[in-house]
Amino acid sequence: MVVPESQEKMYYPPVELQRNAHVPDFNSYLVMYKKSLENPEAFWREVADEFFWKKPATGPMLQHNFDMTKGNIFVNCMEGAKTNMCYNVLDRHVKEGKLGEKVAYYWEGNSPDHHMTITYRQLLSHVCRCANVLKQMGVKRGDRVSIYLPMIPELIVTMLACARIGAVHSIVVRKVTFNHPMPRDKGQDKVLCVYGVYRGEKLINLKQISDEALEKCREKLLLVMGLSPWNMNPKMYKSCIKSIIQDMQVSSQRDVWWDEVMRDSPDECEPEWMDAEDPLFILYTSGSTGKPKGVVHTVAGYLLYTSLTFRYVFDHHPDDVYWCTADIGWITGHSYITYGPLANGATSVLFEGLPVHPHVGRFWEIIEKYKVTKFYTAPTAIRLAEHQILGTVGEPINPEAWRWYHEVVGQGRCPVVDTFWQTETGGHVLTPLPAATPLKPGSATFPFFGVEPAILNEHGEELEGVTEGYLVFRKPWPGIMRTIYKNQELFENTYFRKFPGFYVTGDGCRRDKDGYYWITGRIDDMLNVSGHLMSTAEVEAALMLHQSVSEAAVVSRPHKVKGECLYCFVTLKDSKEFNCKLVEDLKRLVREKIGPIATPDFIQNAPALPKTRSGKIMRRILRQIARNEKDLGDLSTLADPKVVEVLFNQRSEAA
Ligand code: 6R9
Repeated sequence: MVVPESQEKMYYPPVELQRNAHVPDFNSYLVMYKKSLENPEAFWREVADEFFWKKPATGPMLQHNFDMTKGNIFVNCMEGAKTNMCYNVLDRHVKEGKLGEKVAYYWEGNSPDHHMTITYRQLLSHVCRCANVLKQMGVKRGDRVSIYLPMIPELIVTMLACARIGAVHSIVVRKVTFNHPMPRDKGQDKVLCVYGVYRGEKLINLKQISDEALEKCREKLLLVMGLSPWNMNPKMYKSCIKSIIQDMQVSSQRDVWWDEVMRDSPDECEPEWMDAEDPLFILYTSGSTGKPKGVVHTVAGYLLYTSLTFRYVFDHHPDDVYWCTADIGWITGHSYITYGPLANGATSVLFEGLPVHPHVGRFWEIIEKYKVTKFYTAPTAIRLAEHQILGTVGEPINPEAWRWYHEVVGQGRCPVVDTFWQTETGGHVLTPLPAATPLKPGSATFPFFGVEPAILNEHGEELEGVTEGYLVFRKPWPGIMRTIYKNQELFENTYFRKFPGFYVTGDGCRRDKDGYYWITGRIDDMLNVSGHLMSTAEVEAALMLHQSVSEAAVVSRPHKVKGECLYCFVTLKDSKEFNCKLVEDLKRLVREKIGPIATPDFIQNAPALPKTRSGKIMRRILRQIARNEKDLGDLSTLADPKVVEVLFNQRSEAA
């Protein structure tokens, strides 16, 4: 991959940060990394020692088989140990750590007027009540509970309540319809939901959506949660209730009201002592390349891994205020809003709303309000911010966004940790450590402790030194997925069949002369022009160097002579015009940066790109738009299906 020159500049960790950091310099990272690979037993046992184990492990910290030719694929962490996730992330802090009065979450509602503070003690009390409610409703250890809630404290409460009683939570990303893609077994799922929520100005009737689903899978129990008045202003609340209640059917046998049952529920609940390898949750992958798969994570390994990555990757200290803007319905929210931060006794911001509501400076306003010291967000949000700065110069709201951009990004005071990982990996696997790793923009740098990457070619041969190929991992770490829900065969075929002995990420990767790893995009999205393989990331990065382009996505399309050619979608910054000159400029830019072979044949204006709810571009859909194929298959994880139609309509304008 040809890296634009400016990207090769190294950014060194600020000295002030190094003074007090968990991993204060690159040499310390190397020493710890070496230990984690050479003696994983000692390394992970030390991590496990700070948690509570009802029964100690009888087996080793990690056992595995990654080679299908030698038997079933498995990972086993701390065999024989008994523990409880909820106890470790709440009771342990309140009872042993004296963190009862510490703030666990600053909740900030959709409207800036709605906010509340939840301490560890309060959270524990709510979780115990909810756990008792669930038990009352018949939820037992091992049952699956689907949760369909917005980013409100009840979401975290219900997750942890499930963990407390040993039920397996499955959080439904709110755009996913209920009958799909989840395999639903009669009598297995219990459903929890809220019956209405505001996103920005838009009211979403979740109750109705789940009713429809419940019709399709009878015998489910539904706990309806009222829109709590603290969730919105009284006027909004009234009109919302009115519009929903009109046609809502409340079933007395099935629907239970949160406020009522929680009020009477006792706030003590003995945790269920789970086996280390019992499932903690199921989460469906975002489906950017294929059908969503139900990834299964287990109790002990996930606890160790999310807690350790959170501490080191964000260099967590007790007085930090940390904010991850992800949705909890995405793995990032599970690992780095709920479990990782709580395992460390951290204080986090939990934000219900949208970055642009009621105005574009909302993110930076919240950062100011809570004095956020660690901020974790997605490139889409960063691009959006940059876009706002450049596109709305002079508007009154912009100084906040500007200040953030200038101080945080501009002055280089705050290291940017580019964390590469997947739903399947449970936590960060390639990542810088903020005080230790010199940064190169666009590179996820080096492996986290216990993680051993390799780059293979198509034939499964390992490539050394400067190279590019398939990113795989040689060994498990505690937080790796254990299986796909009810489909071990799909699990083995998807991640282990191609290269026996390795976990295959499905991502392409380059290693540069300094040993830095650069993710080049999903292998399925690779571009093949006249026999030359190119990654989507390199062509997109070249397009985004143009000052008019805020976002770009590139796919291949069949071509009579070349076999395949490049079809580019570009989203322009506000006020920039799509015209022939721009198209020529962009073609020239790509040719200059990468080479004549990469010259795009088509460039289409894309007012927006099809994305998953976590902000990933769904190139699979763009490929079909480029080819004018109307049968788009599974669109269930798409954030905004309207985008697809717009892009089809604008096809003819592609130059
Ligand atoms: C956490 C999460 C996983 C896929 C992954 C890769 C892409 C994630 C990245 C990255 C480049 C990074 N990805 N982090 N690509 N740099 N820092 O995103 O999980 O939703 O399962 O997606 O996202 O392609 O394979 P998930």
